[in-house]
Amino acid sequence: MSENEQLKQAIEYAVSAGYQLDLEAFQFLSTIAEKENPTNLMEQAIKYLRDKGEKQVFIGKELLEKIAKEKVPSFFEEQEKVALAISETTVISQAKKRFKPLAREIPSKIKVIEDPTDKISATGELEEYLEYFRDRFNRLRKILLQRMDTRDAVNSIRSAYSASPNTRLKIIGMVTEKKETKQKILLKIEDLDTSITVLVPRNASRQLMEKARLLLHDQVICVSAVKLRNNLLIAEDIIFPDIPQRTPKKASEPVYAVLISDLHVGSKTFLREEFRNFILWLNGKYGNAKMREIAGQVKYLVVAGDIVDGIGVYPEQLKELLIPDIYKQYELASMFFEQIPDYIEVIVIPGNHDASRKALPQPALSREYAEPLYEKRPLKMLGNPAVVELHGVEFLLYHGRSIDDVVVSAPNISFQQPEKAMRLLLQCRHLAPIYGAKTPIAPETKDFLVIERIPDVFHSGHVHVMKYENYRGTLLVNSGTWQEKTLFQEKMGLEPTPGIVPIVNLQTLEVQTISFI
Ligand code: D5M
Ligand code: FE
Ligand code: ZN
Repeated sequence: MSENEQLKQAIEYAVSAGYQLDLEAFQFLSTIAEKENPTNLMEQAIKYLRDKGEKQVFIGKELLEKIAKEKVPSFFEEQEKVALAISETTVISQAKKRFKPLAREIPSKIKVIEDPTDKISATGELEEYLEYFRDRFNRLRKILLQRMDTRDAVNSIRSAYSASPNTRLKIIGMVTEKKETKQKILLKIEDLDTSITVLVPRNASRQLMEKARLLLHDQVICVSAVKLRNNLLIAEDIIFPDIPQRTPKKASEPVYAVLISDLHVGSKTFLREEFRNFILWLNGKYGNAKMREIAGQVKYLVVAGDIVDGIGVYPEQLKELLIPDIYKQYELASMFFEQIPDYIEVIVIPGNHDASRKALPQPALSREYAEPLYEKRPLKMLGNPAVVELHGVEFLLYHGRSIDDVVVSAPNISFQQPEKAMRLLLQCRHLAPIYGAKTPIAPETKDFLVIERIPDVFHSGHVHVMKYENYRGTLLVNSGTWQEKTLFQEKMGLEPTPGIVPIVNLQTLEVQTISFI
């Protein structure tokens, strides 16, 4: 039965029992209809009146509200929380006096370098998958060939077939099989034409053995090997595309970028008080003098996805939702976002819980569902992944779904070490190297997930653990979460680190953190 039919039924029930509803009561019934069957509510209201011996024939909003409050407290909790977010508005606007943010005087410098939003075209035809894989392989091959130590790689696996036995050669291929048996590892690598078997022998160096053990499916590598008589290669080294040691670009002015992700607004476990304090801090209204000084230099706020908890993202999610309506989730999120000082540039990409398609690359948040966010305050909405330059510093923004797959595959990386997974992605020069695991990938003609450009800052989220490290000059940051541990994470043994915010000084790329917990 639709909500309208349910409403009609409730009213018919009241009328047949000899009661009438005023307009306010009717409006209340329709707002609560998605949470509670209005006929049930009406039955209880009438029972209440009869039990008390009341003679009234009008049923007003107050009575329905009273009954509903006992029946569906979560509806009221939601309303109260929205109200709390709004009342904060007044606090902020009244208290802006003494805070003189330096960042207000510095114009923002923002340049979008890559954004998949308007370039998405995949329909899911078989031919598209083939083309996608060709593009993935060719791009990664090209990146590999930029290294000094791979320049002498042979053109193709087929040309290795004709090399005479005992020749040393380097071959580029995608890892399609990996089998470990009795201390040796057998790999199958493929290019666009054919495949070959590579043996990492028992007597290989520990270093090589370890590298081979950590190889991910579908990763593109260069193998340095000796060819045996029967088209078998004995590996001597494995070369990842990787990134070279380099000096990152830095800003010439004293500005900071604050990195956050995984708010999960709408979930019962969204830490709204803590997030509100964070917003207050941005406004110079929270924390000690030092914290306020930092706040005054914040020019950019980057949000790496999972703004809301969404609906139907995982089984039985409803039980964990405070607001089971995605539009309303964005509405509440927008109440927080509109409190961010206007001189701060806010950059937003979607995550797997947001209103965007689920397969990577994801276009920017859907205007239809996330409308309140688009309306309240200017935000730079980009797709996932995206590359953007902030004050001359190049950021690779990626929500981080594939970190789950990397953690499951790589024996030496845990959920508590997202920075290690991010390092491995950079070494593979691909944001989702494993194909066909949990991360859905759309067969676009261009592989947007290849890490073509070396970022100065690589920002991800998703695993809800705040960690950062410097890898060969690139700053890797996983920005944690604003959601408390969920039941699922409890079962998985995942320990989130909510409410801790990494702040990047764009002049030095140094990170400091502030905890709002
Ligand atoms: O994911 C947050 C983290 O929790 C991420 O590491 C995946 C894990 N997670 C959460 N829910 C699930 C389910 N249902 N299956 C598998 N893994 C899960 P986020 O996308 O932010 O909820
Ligand atoms: Fe998340
Ligand atoms: Zn996520």
